[in-house]
Amino acid sequence: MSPSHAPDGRFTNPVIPGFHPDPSVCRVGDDYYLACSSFEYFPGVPLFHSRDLVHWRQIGNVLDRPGQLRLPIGMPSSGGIYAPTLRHHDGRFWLIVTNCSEGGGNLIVTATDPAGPWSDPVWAPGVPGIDPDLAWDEDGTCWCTVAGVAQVRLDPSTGRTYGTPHRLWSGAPGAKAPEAPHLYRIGDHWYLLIAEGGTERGHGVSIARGPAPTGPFEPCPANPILTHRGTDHPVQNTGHADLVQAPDGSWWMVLLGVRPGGGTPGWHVLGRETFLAPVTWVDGWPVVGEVSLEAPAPGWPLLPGADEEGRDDFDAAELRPYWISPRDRPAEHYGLRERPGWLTLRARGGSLDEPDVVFAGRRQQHLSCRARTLVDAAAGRGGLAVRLDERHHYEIEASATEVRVLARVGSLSTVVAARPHCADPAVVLRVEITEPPAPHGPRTGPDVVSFGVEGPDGTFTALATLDGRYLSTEVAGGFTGRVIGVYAAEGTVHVDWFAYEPLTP
Ligand code: 6LW
Repeated sequence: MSPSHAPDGRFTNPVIPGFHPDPSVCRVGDDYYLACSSFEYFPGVPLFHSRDLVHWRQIGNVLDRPGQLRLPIGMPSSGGIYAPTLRHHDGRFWLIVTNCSEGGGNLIVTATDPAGPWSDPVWAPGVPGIDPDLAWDEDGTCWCTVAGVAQVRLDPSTGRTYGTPHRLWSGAPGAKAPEAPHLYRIGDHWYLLIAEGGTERGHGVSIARGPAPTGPFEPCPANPILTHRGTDHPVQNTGHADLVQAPDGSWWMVLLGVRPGGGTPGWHVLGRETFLAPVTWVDGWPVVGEVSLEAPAPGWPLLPGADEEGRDDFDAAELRPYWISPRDRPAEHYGLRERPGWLTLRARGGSLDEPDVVFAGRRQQHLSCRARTLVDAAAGRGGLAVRLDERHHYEIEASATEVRVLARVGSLSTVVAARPHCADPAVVLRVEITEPPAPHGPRTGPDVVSFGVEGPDGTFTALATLDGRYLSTEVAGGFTGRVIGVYAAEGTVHVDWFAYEPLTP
């Protein structure tokens, strides 16, 4: 389900739609690899592969075993895994990332095959902050640079740091949140790329250069080299970038951005997504081309989109890499064996209001889409949910006796609709997310979310239609985006299949 089919000579952004923030990219030969943040979800750090920078396919998750990713019981959303840096050095892939939750810190994992397995983590307690970057200088010394912006010498194979962290450069005077540093040797200079202004509408990208990885750094006179702050551009919050050079010598930037919808102030519901922009060099400084929803394609043939299947029949031995769950996914709560061809969800005492709910979902990647699932809740209660976090979610759920639609917004929870269950306890639940009906005004929301059931002949009966703004980052806060999936709130719920279908690009 690649987003990037556009007329010849152009590609569509975002190149990785949906909640895929803080992209970090590297190239090895003709292959590009990209990693993103994952926060409270397990498995963590989705990893993508591309041959053309435009079409990306998820090949795994870097932190896919409990030994690599431990998130505390009851941890609220938007804790956990923040902002990785992915690099290839000395024949190996290196990934450094912060686990922001209690008992966490900065960790380093390595792999020879980026599809995995990745190593157990090496912890680096001396790294003084979040958003860690790894860069090696000519003599093999490794520098770790973090938000702030500060730097320390690091042995990435042991996690040991040497010397006292020193300040490098903090972007524009007075600008908030200098973060997301990445350090590169390009030509005669060392370049320090950072984000500043915060990850909201003020976000931007700035750069400085110096003679050595340790500086001193001179800011680019054209800073910020990228920002959409104060514009009416459809892509907002542009920042947190990484640079990569293609085999033909051209340069590219991956970055995060959002697509706010509706009237004022604009609500983004898919989280922060990964965009691609061309980069040229003028007087030794990078100049970022337009970050547009449709942009001129790179000068090489684009490969056909690796269409991902939108439907899962749960026939495989393991869940596909796009399935994510809050905190962890133990086999006793997420079973693929007890009823072959079905995903069996066993509740652990919590509804969707709990951070540790038994929920398996995929990111909503399209502004309009439909998700359908066949659930058998004869021995429990559960169904199909659109989850922003544990305090912001809408769902349609079945039990042995009833189908109902529920909404939780902040501290308000309500049953929106209910109807008795008809004979068969296995029922097809459906959610459809579409543009709000016209006319649009300053108070129009970003989308509408309709829930209902399908009859045996496929006819759809809507039970409730809700304003989507309450499942947006502007309402809920935090760093994530919508995830659509199946859950068990009580007892055991069996899921025969789950189908996700885009209704717009
Ligand atoms: C991340 C920071 C940021 O640590 O958001 O947009 C934070 N940039 O660099 C969480 O993703």
